[in-house]
Amino acid sequence: MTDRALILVDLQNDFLPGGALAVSEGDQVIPVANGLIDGFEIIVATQDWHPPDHGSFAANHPGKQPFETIDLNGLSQVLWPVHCVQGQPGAAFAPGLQVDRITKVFRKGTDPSIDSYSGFFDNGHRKSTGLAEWLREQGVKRLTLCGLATDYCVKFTALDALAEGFAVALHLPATRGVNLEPGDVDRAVEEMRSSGVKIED
Ligand code: VGL
Ligand code: ZN
Repeated sequence: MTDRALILVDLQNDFLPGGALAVSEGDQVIPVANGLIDGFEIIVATQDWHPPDHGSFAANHPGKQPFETIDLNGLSQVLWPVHCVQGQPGAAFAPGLQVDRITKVFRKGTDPSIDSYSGFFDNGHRKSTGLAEWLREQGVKRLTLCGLATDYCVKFTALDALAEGFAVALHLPATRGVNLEPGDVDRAVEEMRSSGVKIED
C-alpha cells in the first residue's frame, strides 16, 4: 500500500517545442518525468482535451489574437492558439513518456464555455473532474506534481490539491512554464511555495 501518487500535468505534444502552444524546453521534462514514474505505483496524467469550438481559442473570437485577455462568460480568459484538440495528434501524450505506467487519465477543458487549468476543477470551480475523489478512494494523501505549464496548469492543479487537503510537492526539474510575461514562472513557484507546496529542485 502507498499513500503517494505522481501527477503528470499535460505532458502533451502541443506543449512541446514544435507544438501549437510550445513551452520552451518542454521536451526536456520527459526523461525526468520517466525517472519519477519509476518511483511511484499510482500515476495520474491530466490531459488538456478541448473541443474545436473551445472558448479559450483566439480563433473562435473574430478579431482577437492569441495571448490577448477577454471576459469569457464572466471569467478572465487568456486566449490561446488552437491546441490539444480532442483526438488530434497535438493532444496525444509526449513521445517517449512511459504511458504504459499511467494508472488513470483525467481529461479537462472539454466544456467549450469554460477553461480548466487545474486537473481538479474548471476555472470557475463549478465542476469537479473527479480527481480528488478518485485519489481519496485509492488512499492517497501525498502528491508529487510535475509537467507543463508551471504558470498555468501546474500552478492551478497544485493550489487545488492543497485546498483538497493533499500534501503537495512540485518537482521543478520536471516542470517548465510559458512566461507570457517575464517572471511569470518564478512568481508561480513563489505562490505555490508560500501556499504550502514543497518545492523540490
Ligand atoms: C495550459 C494554457 C492553455 C497548460 C493548457 O497545460 O498549462 N496552458 N491550456
Ligand atoms: Zn488548454
